[in-house]
Amino acid sequence: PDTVLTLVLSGMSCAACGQRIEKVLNRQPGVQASVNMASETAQLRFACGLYNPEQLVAVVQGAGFGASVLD
Ligand code: 9UX
Repeated sequence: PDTVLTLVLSGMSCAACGQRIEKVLNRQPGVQASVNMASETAQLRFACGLYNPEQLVAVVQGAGFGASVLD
């Protein structure tokens, strides 16, 4: 089964920022990601156990944005 993970984002100033985050997340093999600008969140779906959530947080941070796992 799949895991659904929500990341809380920060540092998005325009819609293109959201598109950039979506692109870097979707570049990770097996990840389907969608950014919601209004809620400043990203919803990710991937196979259970394929990633540690912190790895995907690091991907967003590496692109220059803030991210944390929604509890
Ligand atoms: Mo627009 Mo977002 O220049 O970094 S893409 S603010």
